[in-house]
Amino acid sequence: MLLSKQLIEQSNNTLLTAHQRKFELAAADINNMNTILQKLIDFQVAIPSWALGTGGTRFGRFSGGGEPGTLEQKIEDIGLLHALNQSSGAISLHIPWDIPSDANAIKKLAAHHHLKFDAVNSNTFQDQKDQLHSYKFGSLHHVDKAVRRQAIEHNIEVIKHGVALGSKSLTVWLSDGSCFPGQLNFRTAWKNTFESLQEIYAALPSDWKLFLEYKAYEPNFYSTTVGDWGQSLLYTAKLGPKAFTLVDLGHHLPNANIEQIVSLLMMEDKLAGFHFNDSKYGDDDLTVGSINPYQLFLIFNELVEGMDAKSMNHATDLAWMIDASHNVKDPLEDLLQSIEAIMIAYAQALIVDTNALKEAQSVNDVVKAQEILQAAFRTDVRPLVAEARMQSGGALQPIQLFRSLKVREQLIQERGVVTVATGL
Ligand code: AFD
Ligand code: MN
Ligand code: MN
Repeated sequence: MLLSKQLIEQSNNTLLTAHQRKFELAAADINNMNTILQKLIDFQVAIPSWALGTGGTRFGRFSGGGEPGTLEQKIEDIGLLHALNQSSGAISLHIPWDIPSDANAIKKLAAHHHLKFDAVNSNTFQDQKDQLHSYKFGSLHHVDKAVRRQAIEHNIEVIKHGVALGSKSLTVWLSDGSCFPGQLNFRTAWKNTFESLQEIYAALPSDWKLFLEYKAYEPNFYSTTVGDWGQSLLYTAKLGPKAFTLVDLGHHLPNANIEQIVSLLMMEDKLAGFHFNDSKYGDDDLTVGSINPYQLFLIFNELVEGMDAKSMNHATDLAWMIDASHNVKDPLEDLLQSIEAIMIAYAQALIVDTNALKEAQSVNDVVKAQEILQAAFRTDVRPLVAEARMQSGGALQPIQLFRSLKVREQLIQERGVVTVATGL
């Protein structure tokens, strides 16, 4: 289904007076409002093709109905999100869950919904039907060269799919690791992985990037071969200038200082971008900003400061993507909440008084520094985010409109109650 501009405008009109009141109040304290609004309008967050169905755990999965069963329907769902918030203008494909049978037709369909193709993701953490060698004991780090070869070929295949769609980057996340002490020789595993990555890197088109995502544990519980940002950086630094480290917020050990990691990766020109989500304990893949919005703000604060220091384009120089799962919510509503949380944190970071902060830092005024950051974090920037959304043709209240238009009910009618989207 398509959401018409007219429906969105109609809904906005009924909310306009209340919105304008709130926006004017918020705008009174902000100097460079137009620049901030333009940055919010430009900022786009890619939606992964595996996040459109109801997620599950290893204990079970409770489908919500009307899930997209095909890649075409997934694109349609992201089109709906983008129509509502004008901030979800890209899709990140997972291969082989979402291999396009006709790349040109898929490209056309995406363009029809104003969507671009973000990074393509390889999968060597599961065995596929008819696969010759098993990844039970890893892929790029495997002790058997034939398994490594198969995993390398798969990644090269993924690049080819990406080229056909106009993607410009490959994200590699490996589950390679070990569950028990003694299972692996760490150095051999590292070297095997590095050599495999070198072959994949060599297959990248000249204008492509390779993103190497790290994760502390799970599915392996003793060691992970790309287990943290240091290990990822070691690989990407040795690989070359087209290799970058990707930060997934849920992939750290508890209480890691992610904002510091981000700052240093950017300093070294090695930050690929993000998989946004939130977590309480581990790789929980919860809605962005649902558990620790202050941390998200602090990350964005480092991002804005670091990108400005390098005159980077906020919207295009790093890769922004959601990587969340939705066990108990409607996936589309959950994604709308995640995007909103990202835009709020970004807007708050944009209003930080950077000059005053620098000044406070230079004289070790710790209290002042904290006051400055928290003043931005405690500002209600929702009217700014809503204004940017409306100016770019989106809805003032996306979730409210999604519900009042009964979008999910319509999708269930079109697709049925018992539908299962590919993904985890
Ligand atoms: C994993 C990683 C990675 C991967 C995805 C698969 O975050 O991004 O592609 O989940 O569902 O946890
Ligand atoms: Mn991820
Ligand atoms: Mn994850």
